[in-house]
Amino acid sequence: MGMQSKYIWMNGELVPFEKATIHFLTPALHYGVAVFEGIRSYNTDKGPAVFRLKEHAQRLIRSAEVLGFRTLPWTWEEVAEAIKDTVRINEFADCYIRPVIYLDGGGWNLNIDNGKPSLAIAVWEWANYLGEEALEKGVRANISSFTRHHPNVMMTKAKISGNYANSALAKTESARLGFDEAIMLDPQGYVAECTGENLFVVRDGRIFTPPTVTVLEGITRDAIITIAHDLGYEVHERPISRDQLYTADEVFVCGTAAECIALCEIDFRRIGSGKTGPITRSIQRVFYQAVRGKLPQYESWCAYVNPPLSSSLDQTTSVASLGASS
Ligand code: PPE
Repeated sequence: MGMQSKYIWMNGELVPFEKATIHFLTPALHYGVAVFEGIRSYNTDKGPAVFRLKEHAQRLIRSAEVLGFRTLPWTWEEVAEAIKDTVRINEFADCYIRPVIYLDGGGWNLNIDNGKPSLAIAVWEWANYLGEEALEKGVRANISSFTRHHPNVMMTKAKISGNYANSALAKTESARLGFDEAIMLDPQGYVAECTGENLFVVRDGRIFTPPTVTVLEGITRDAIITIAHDLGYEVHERPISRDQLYTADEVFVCGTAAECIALCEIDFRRIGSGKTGPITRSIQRVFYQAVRGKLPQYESWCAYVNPPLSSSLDQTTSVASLGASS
């Protein structure tokens, strides 16, 4: 995966890619005291559109507050504008967007109040997070030997960088065992989420997903629940056990990076037909059109990066008419 881009936004400046570096003595690197977002921008008929920009920008700010930052120099609206600027200037058709608020300039002794927050935003091309054939064939998963965080140990509603050491342990183990993704159980032993995705189970035509107490309140999860309802499916949030995964008709996962992908095998047990199932397929079809602004009922989820054509036409008209009257 190439991560090269033209510019990275750093504390209000667009810095050329090679120059976007930070000092070794940045506490965020030592203690994981940073928060991040994962967002996608998709090419649409009206140019690049950031999917659910408002929700992502708001979650970034909330994550920073959960981590303990008390005064932040940016509002979510300013973060959203900075994200659009970064997408626009880098000119990718589709890209993944990674804003990070990190503890900088002091902050040693493990006290966040001794440092200050910095914000940086990078974009890069990140297709096929779970592999090239994932959308067609689904992927293979294992139940991790590592437990997901207890919500009083790490704050699972916040995308705190340090939380992701837990995901890295699980994902690396999973890959070394020959799987594509790991499913993590919560401290009580119920299904929580994958290392970077929320999880859904389909059984007898109904859809189930774990409640949000121990997992990230995924923005894709929210979009999938809306789409599933609109397609006429019942969606229930309730605890799910490991063997309820084994006996499901379909299991699928979703997240910004992974998008919406079926799990065709879990712990060497085939799930349903062993291929992407019909309900997963119907949700995928709508989801992948919605993110590209092709469905009017979900267009409010798309934040277009370029000004609308009509407003630039208005400007041209007014400039022209000014010229004519002078
Ligand atoms: N759970 C976890 C633990 C998680 O990291 C993500 C996103 C989700 C659920 C889905 O959330 P949402 O993107 O709002 O639908 N994981 C991000 C990071 C992945 C990475 O490898 O880095 C992502 O998908 O951007």
